[in-house]
Amino acid sequence: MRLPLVALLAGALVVPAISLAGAPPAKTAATIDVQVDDYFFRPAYARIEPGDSVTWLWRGQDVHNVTSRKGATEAFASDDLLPGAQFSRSFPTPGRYAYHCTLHPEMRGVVQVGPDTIAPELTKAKLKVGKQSVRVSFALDEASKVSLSVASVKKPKKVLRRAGGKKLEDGRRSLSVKRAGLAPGRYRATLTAKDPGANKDTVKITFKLPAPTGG
Ligand SMILES: [Cu+2]
Repeated sequence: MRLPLVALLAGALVVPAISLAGAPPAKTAATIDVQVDDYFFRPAYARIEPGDSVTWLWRGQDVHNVTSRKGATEAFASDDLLPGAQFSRSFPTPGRYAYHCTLHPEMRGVVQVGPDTIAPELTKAKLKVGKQSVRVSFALDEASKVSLSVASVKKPKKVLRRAGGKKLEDGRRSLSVKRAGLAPGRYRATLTAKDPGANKDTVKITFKLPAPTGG
């Protein structure tokens, strides 16, 4: 059988192509989409690798922007944009990029570039014993799941009251548990924050419930 020269050349070219296909593919940068809606970002926490990009897609009815917050590894900002718009940014530098919409500051999101190794911080924790409840107020520096548990100092493993466990945005927050049914005595409140990267912070506060005053 005779093959035309062109076919022979084509056959010769196929060989290196096959060996290339067997090599591991070069890692390509990925792009993650984040919806900008009324009045939230979804997903609010995007975890990417260095060099990946995020494209924010404007949905909803209102005007929004994407603006980095204080403490972000690098600053960035979109214009105030209308529904249908989009804004992209690549993130070559590992770090945490918290952002919000300056028109609606309750709209908050985080782009985590590389491993999330920064633990959340619980600060300014204060406990207040009220007539009906025991309330712990605190400051949280990144969105985390926060839970509050109360146990007697004598039996620290037996949790008597529990609250929270849901995601809270950063800022000044509080959680409270019912006081009714807790006997006078010494107790310990444990406040735990867990961020989306499973980093944790814990604060313990010991307090006393006085015996009810007569009359
Ligand atoms: Cu907005």
